[in-house]
Amino acid sequence: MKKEYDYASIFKKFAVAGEFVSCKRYGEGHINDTFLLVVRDGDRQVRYILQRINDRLFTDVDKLMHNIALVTAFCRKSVEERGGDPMRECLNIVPARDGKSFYFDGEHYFRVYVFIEGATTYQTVRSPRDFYESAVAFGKFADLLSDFDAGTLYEILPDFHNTRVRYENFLRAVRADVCGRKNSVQAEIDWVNAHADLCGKIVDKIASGEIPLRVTHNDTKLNNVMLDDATGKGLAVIDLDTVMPGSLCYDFGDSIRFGCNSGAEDEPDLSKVHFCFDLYEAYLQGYLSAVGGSITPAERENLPMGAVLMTYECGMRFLTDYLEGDTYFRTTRPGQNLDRAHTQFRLVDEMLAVYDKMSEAALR
Ligand code: ADP
Ligand code: GN1
Ligand code: MG
Repeated sequence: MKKEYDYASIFKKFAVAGEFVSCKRYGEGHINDTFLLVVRDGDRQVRYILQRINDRLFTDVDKLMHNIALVTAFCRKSVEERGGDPMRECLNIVPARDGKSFYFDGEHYFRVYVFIEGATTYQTVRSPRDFYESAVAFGKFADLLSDFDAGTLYEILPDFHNTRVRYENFLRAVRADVCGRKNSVQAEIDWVNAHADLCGKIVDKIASGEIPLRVTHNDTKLNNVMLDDATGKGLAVIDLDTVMPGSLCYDFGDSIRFGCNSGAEDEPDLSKVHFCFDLYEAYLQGYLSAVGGSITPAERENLPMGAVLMTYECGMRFLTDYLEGDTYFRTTRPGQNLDRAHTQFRLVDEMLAVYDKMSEAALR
């Protein structure tokens, strides 16, 4: 997806005032093509986020944007009620000139968001305090969505965190071996199979009703939350493509997966990759302080399993993508998805080694 687009004419399709200045690739998301769009409006320069939506994954962009429009409107209203600034504390869609929430040029789908100024998304945790603040932001987001009517949303990516289904997809990729990479990753395949009993740990509890399904974010990694540069506080939760029914344990767990890694998600040197228990504790405190009273005892008890499962599942997804020829997650170098899988497997091993301690902290 390295293709360049005719940004100057695409931006004219949106209700953006001013003249085109520049448009450059931006951020480190793995899914959409994200650009920083700069526009001159009088003597001011105004920044926007322009995204080419990944339509291989999001095959029904109308439904995707329907969900995002509802969630952002709900978020805006509740931020206003709390006396906050809805232009900075929520994602805001800039509509296309025809009134739609996206523009289709006959081949690709584009959308524009107001750029949230004076705030930063981080790729790694700089300090426990930052991580605590990101937990507060995601916890608040969960609390906010607890009043949201799940029935109004489409399940945009069915079985997104159904670990059993992810495992079946993985086994299918191993069998198909379309790139002939299977033999070189037999040890990794064996590791995934040896841990397959993890797959049912949460989905089965959701199926039995022991853990409730709620409207959740489903992609709560650190670079999907913005921290305010001035105050250091969690400001806005972004990347709402996957907001749909899910589990609180998954939202909690995905943050732990990404943020409690002492190295980068794609670190090739595994000696740099460790599970940071102190960061886990910081996140736990921040999340529990913000998520509100609706968290059930079963959810709380399963927060650590959410962390193990999200990490196991994500590692399996990276390995699946490696076997399938790196077609899902954006890669910038060969072997990157395999490196990503290795970091996740290392983290799972380390989490399982301190699982009792993780549980004890969650119930404290
Ligand atoms: P992806 O789905 O590919 O992860 P994101 O929606 O997360 O795409 O956007 C990628 C990156 O762009 C984010 O991590 C963040 O750094 C930046 N970004 C996205 N939306 C905004 C926004 N409204 N304001 C400022 N930065 C943003
Ligand atoms: C993707 O979009 P982004 O980069 O925030 C992926 C997540 C993975 C994550 C791994 C829609 O997240 O599920 O956990 O990469 N998003 C989608 O870093 O598949
Ligand atoms: Mg993202």
